[in-house]
Amino acid sequence: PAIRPLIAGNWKMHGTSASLGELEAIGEGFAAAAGDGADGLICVPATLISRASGVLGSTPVSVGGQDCHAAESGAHTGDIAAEMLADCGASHVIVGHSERRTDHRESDADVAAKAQAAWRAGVVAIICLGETRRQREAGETLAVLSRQVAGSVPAEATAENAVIAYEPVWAIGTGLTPTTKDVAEAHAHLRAELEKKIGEEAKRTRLLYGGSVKPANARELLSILNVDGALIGGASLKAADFLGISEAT
Ligand code: G2H
Repeated sequence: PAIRPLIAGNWKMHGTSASLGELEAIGEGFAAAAGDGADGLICVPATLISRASGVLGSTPVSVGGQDCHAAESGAHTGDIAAEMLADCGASHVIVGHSERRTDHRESDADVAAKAQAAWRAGVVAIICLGETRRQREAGETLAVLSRQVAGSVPAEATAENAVIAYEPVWAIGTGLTPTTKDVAEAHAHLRAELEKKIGEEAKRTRLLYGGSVKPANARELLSILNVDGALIGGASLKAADFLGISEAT
């Protein structure tokens, strides 16, 4: 059977109580836009998780966080445990987004530890990976993806507890998207590498594409083989755009 797509938003460091109306519109419009053939998720800043859960609780759209610490508790000022995200109503958490890998120097091992932390808390880990522009230009894309799957995806990953998001770093927030052929090649490679790591589970695990997904390119991106949904940054902030993308499933 086909994999049920996941349309996931990543609000990054955007959103206050003033954004709850937009969230409500996303929740209310999702079923109409995507039908019942896709799952919806918005990963909001940690400060909004509780209220987002209240707003989206009665809708088909789930709430997620954007990062977690590997530990359950401790002397880690400013950090947030996966258990805390779950306690506020988050069912998912993004780990290893390229902005975390760059801004906070997170390694593949850090990302794997965060995925394990998510599972300890009963939260689905959205594990992000992708090559930089320099790596792509050097012809290293597939080797980088192999290394990132080996290092960032724990062997305990299953189709239920993990989602993999391929985000070419050079396509993030830039308006640039890889060609259909490039996305198809990367996703087929990811599926094969994942299978080496977790076996048959890899066939059912959702592989999202992320990087400048918009209503105008969503249909093409989502129709690519092995693309089982999207991780959407900028275009998830406006209900009209997020729902426009959801319509493409
Ligand atoms: C990639 C993506 C969401 P955007 O970071 O994770 O952002 O859609 O703004 O490129």
